[in-house]
Amino acid sequence: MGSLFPALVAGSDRPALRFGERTLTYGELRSVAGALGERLDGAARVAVWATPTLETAVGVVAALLAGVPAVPLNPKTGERELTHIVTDSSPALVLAAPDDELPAALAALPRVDIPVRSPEDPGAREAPRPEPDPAAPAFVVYTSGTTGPPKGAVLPRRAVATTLDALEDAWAWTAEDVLVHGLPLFHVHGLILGVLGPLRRGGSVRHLGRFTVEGVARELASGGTMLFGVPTMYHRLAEALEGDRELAKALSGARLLVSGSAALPVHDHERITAATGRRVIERYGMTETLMNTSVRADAEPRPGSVGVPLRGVELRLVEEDGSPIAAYDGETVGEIQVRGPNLFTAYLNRPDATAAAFDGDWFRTGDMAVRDADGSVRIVGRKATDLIKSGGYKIGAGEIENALLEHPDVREAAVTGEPDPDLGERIVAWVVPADRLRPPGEKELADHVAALLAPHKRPRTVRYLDELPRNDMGKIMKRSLHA
Ligand code: MCA
Ligand code: AMP
Repeated sequence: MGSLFPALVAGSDRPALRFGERTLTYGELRSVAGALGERLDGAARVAVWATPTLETAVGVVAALLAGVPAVPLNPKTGERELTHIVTDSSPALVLAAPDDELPAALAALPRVDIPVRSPEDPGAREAPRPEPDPAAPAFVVYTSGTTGPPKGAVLPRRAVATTLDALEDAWAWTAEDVLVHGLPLFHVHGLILGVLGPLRRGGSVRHLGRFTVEGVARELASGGTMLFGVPTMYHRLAEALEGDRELAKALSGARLLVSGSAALPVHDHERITAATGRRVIERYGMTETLMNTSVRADAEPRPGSVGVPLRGVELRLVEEDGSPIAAYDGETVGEIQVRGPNLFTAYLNRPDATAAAFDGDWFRTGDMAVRDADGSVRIVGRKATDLIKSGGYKIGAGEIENALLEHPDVREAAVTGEPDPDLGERIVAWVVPADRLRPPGEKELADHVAALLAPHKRPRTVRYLDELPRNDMGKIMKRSLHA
């Protein structure tokens, strides 16, 4: 497979990473990440306290250079979820920026500070060590299921390399590209595509620290060529475009505007195109599969389409009974299954869940779609109603229900997703209070979930009921809640 980052091995004075005012060239990154990598030697796995900073990028590159799998941690993760992740993944140590304060759940782990400056001469380092096998794990990334705590998807190095090279092909992505984004760095989108993508191409990334419309406008107007974002970010850009000519100019100057992690509504596609003359292209991926399809840079994008299977990815639609659908008619709906070198190898410590996720060597995505005559895919829904996509984050209804039920003032709880113009879906909690006359407050419940799980999993709306609608079997009938 060769090196994951050829441009890093070569080293140069070209900028690799820029976070705010801080930049590292390829030579500097090689030096600082190489030195840190040597300190990780022999670790089976390391956790990375994945703040949206230069340190996170350096820590992850160091682990990859050392051949040690990295477990990116969302720094906002609540106590319960964090304890689960560190118990499940048992990292040998945690990498964090020198100024970061780490929570009690990580107290037992040795800590290694991530430097972003190396005392050595960047040119002076000898050749890097040999790369591990392509089948060796690069990452364990935690992702929600419908019930229970998040599962760690083990992503091999070959998946990272093949997905990034397939995107090079689909997007004509080169070393000249300067990627702009403000995505979090503990998921595939922001970290693997958004940081490792530019590094594999020998190009550069400018991370905004956090997403703001102003930051996007500034960076695209001063050399940025590509933008990555989740639909919520494009929605906010679309809102801001009305009356902001500088923003319109900045967006129209970009080579490529790419949206992913959830569906970008047609209305936002249209507003952006009307204001900028540019079309946003969508790509479709998943933590377990990395990227599956994309609208190609040289194709005519159609709102609602996630494009064609990427190079190396085999994609099929199947009926409820598992039989493949032959039609390319834009009508016949089936579940998307994929196979190829882009796939994860297993859920960590979960052979049961791993086995259930596959049909032979085909991975069941749970996404429902149709295929058009030209092979392009349109996603029309999801198999599990208990998975919610909010702000581009996947959230399982079951984990929030469990958290709510732990609150002393909650007797029963059900969680659903409701359409939301900004977030795509918003989390709604249906709660039967322990005491009807003194129900727990909305903020109280949101804070409770945020503290146990993560802020993005908090319910945005709470509705109080005397009882939950149940069928004869006692199962909660979620569909009748909204009615
Ligand atoms: C609010 N906050 C709280 C609470 N309420 N904190 C603790 N307790 C509370 N009760 C904080 C939040 O942490 C946040 O802090 C701030 O208040 C605002 O919260 P929120 O409204 O949730 O954030 P937002 O501004 O609405 O976020 C929108 C967003 C975000 C920026 C679009 O949702 C986002 O970054 N989404 C990206 C998701 C993503 O990358 N998905 C990729 C996975 P602060 O402002 O300080 O943060 S999918 C994937 O990887 C696959 C492979 C794919 O296809 O891409
Ligand atoms: P995650 O498990 O967080 O990696 O999220 C993966 C899921 O995000 C997929 O299974 C899809 O449901 C959804 N997704 C990702 N990209 C798109 C897209 N462009 N359009 C619609 N849904 C998407």
